[in-house]
Amino acid sequence: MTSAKKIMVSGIQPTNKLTLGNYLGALKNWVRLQNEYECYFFAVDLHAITSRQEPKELADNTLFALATYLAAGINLDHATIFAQSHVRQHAELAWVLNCFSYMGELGRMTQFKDKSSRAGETIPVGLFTYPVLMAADILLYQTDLVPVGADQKQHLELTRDVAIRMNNIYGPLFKVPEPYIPKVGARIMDLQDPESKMSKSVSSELGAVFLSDPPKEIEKKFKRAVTDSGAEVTYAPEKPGIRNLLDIQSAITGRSIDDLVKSYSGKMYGHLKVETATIVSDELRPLQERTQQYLADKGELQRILREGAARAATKAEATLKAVYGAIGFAPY
Ligand code: ATP
Ligand code: LTN
Repeated sequence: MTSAKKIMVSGIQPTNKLTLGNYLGALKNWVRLQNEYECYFFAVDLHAITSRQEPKELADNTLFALATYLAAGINLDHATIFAQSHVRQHAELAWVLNCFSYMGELGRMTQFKDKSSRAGETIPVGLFTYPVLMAADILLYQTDLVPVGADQKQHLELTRDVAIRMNNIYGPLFKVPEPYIPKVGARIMDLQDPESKMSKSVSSELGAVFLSDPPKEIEKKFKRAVTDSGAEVTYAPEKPGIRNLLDIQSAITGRSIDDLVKSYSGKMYGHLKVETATIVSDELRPLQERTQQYLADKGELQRILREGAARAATKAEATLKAVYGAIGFAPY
């Protein structure tokens, strides 16, 4: 790893229910872009506790998420992978950034508005300041590029605003990062409700494809995918269900939407559903096998995590120290 390379940072919440959306919106692009960057990828366990976690499962889910990164092709020659909670600087910088973020701007975050409208009075404060912790995750590493799904665009804008604000006050403390949002696959939709984002916390079990789903399950979910009552396969605004299937195929195969639409001319929706299921199964099968191989050696995974955290902490500490100094904390 040379420091001359640009820096790429991203994270996913640790869960054993990673979705096809997480994969196509984020993980697959990490793998695609990693060679050109010095990369820091982590399981955001500090973010995960903004909703109640089963303590017995959280650590396992962190290992599972990291095994999935490796199985997807993350290469330790380019990337440092770790658990967010192991690198204390994330929480420390988040506190500082909290003092430079505004209630107004955080109140406008749509993810917060969505989640808080569901939770009501008992909404944890951490859900409100969630984007500030995300900003800390990114700014600690002097990051150039952050590959994420479309739902994170607003959080990236906030990250940039806070970085610019602090740079204006104290001089250049942070690199101002750019988001990388893929052209196709940035917003994979729920198969049962194609107007909503595919998410791990869906109401209907059939709506989300999980990376651990066996082929039969994948086939069932795609066959029952909600589409409109038409017949012709086109990429049109009034056909969100069909568009979603075409997006999924395009994000996996790299074929253009136009090309795919042409290949379905004269064919029924059923063809599109079955073929999408096959393409997804073929993509996920090797990923599942490799994830299990990595999980079979937990000791090795723990070692990778420990090493990753140590390397990340060194990089993060340089930024944190500069920030503490600029603010005027007594030197340590
Ligand atoms: P969820 O809605 O499932 O709780 P999330 O977006 O809150 O997920 P993560 O699981 O941490 O949180 O998401 C990690 C990454 O996956 C982010 O970059 C996010 O943009 C991306 N992502 C999540 N869902 C989708 C989706 N349906 N389509 C494309 N990208 C997605
Ligand atoms: N908030 C993101 C996950 C996340 C992240 C990050 C992504 C936390 N910290 C830093 C990129 C960079 C989400 O998808 N819910």
